[in-house]
Amino acid sequence: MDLVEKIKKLKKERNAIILAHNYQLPEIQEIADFVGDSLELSRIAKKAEEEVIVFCGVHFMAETASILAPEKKVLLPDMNAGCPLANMITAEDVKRLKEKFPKALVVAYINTSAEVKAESDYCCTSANAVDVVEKVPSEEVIFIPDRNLGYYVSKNTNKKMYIWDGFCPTHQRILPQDIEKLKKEHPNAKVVSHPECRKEVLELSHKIASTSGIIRFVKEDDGREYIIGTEMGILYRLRKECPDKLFYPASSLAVCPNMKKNTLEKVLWALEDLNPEVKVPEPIRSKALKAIENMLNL
Ligand code: CIZ
Repeated sequence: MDLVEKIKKLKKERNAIILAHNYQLPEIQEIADFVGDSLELSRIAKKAEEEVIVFCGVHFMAETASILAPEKKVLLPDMNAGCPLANMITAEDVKRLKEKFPKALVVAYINTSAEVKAESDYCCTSANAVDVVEKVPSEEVIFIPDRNLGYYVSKNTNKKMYIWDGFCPTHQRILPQDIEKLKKEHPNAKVVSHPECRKEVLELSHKIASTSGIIRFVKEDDGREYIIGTEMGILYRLRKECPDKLFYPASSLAVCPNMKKNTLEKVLWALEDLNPEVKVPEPIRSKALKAIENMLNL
């Protein structure tokens, strides 16, 4: 039996569902029951009837699923699949920020650890960050941890923002020169970028959106060619779902090594051993859940 068949068989026996982030390897996206962004997948995890969730993404994403669905067993095929951006801020840092800016509410991007979410007032995603900052009931906002998403939000709100200086090393590797070069080579292509990109890249973009927002935009847009400013994994889904359109990655360096740590072998082993498991302990889970619910209630 080949690896894929073994995974499918064991998935049934274990009563498991496989969820894959838009940046996962093509073969992982192919075996997944659902492919999407972290919040979409966490919501599916919560609603799913299966008892076991194999979350093919990075650590904070599996944590988010565990926060929303504590009764389920959430497996992360490679426990070392971390997120450098999420690791750029700690709960202690957030406590210090709150002391320094007592009038501000804390808005934490979903790319944060459960401990950091637990110290925050609201969560946000790249899809709703502007909306969340606009709607939180304070004129001052501590925005963590991504400076580029923070910059993008600050351009779309009049609120006073204190922005943490974190960044995604993968998106940081996409340079404005890459975009300029591709625009010359493909003058009809639209530049579609993720808000974790440098501000100079965002300023050259026709559309700025989350991963699922990028997919939606491209599907609905009447153009044919796109320069894609985000992690390369998304190109697999774009090419599969829009076979008559052309996609050019903004940079061949935009590959997240952590996202690629999940492999078919590791998915199989996770199902065999029901391990490695990600479980968020109380009271951190309940506090982090509050920040996520505050976002959903806005
Ligand atoms: O929430 C996610 O999945 C992330 C980190 C990015 C996105 O835009 O989908």
